[in-house]
Amino acid sequence: MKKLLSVILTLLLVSLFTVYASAETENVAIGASYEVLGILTDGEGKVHYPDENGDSLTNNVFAQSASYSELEFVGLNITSQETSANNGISEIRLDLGKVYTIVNAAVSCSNLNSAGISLPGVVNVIYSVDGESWSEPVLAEYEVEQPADGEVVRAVADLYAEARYITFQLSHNTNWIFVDEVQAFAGDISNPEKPEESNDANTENGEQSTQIPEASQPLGNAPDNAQISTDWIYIAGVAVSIAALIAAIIYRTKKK
Ligand SMILES: [Ca+2]
Repeated sequence: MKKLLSVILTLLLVSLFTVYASAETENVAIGASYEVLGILTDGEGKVHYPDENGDSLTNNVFAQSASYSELEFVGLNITSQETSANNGISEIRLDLGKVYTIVNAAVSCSNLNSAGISLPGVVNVIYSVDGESWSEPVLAEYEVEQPADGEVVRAVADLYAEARYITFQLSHNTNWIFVDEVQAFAGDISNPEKPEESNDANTENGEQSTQIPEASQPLGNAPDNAQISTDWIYIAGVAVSIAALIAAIIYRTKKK
């Protein structure tokens, strides 16, 4: 009987680990290459708020504050040549290096209106497997509904799709947008909480909304992971395992 119980316990532990592992997501954008449209170079050739080492946006390091003096931030300006030529939309074009199953993608921005730095009015995300055929835009939602001045806030887009290339399209509320990180979380997309309509980008009739989209969930500043809508799987796994364990103990007690 002891052998049977130990086998049951082992199986429970293995199944529990498997369930939890499948619920995890991993930021596969860390160290990925990217292009930025919107860095401002003035008439004298000076680059304002540059991407010093060309890796600030995927180095998995977040700014310590919303201040423009933070080196982690890359400044995007609506008057830059690239953004002007792109209908006022600044872009971050991420190349993950290979195709992943992406659950969601996020961009982290400074909200410092007192210094003329605003969150993007709209964050749309488009993605592609081959870099040629692209998805419809998916609207990202801010994690904080009404962020305070001085907060760093993420906008997250649920993708649930295969992608190697992910482009963040940022419309400007004011001249400056400051970004410190972009993320792309790979994982299991069999999650039943997948929304039926996730591409409700509010760009109908070519009009860009200046409203901050309704927040999905207020999680605070720049978290280092985004296990969004996946913890329930783990909870269900724990509940099933505990029930099975109790059943095994009852069975053993009755046999005695
Ligand atoms: Ca960074």
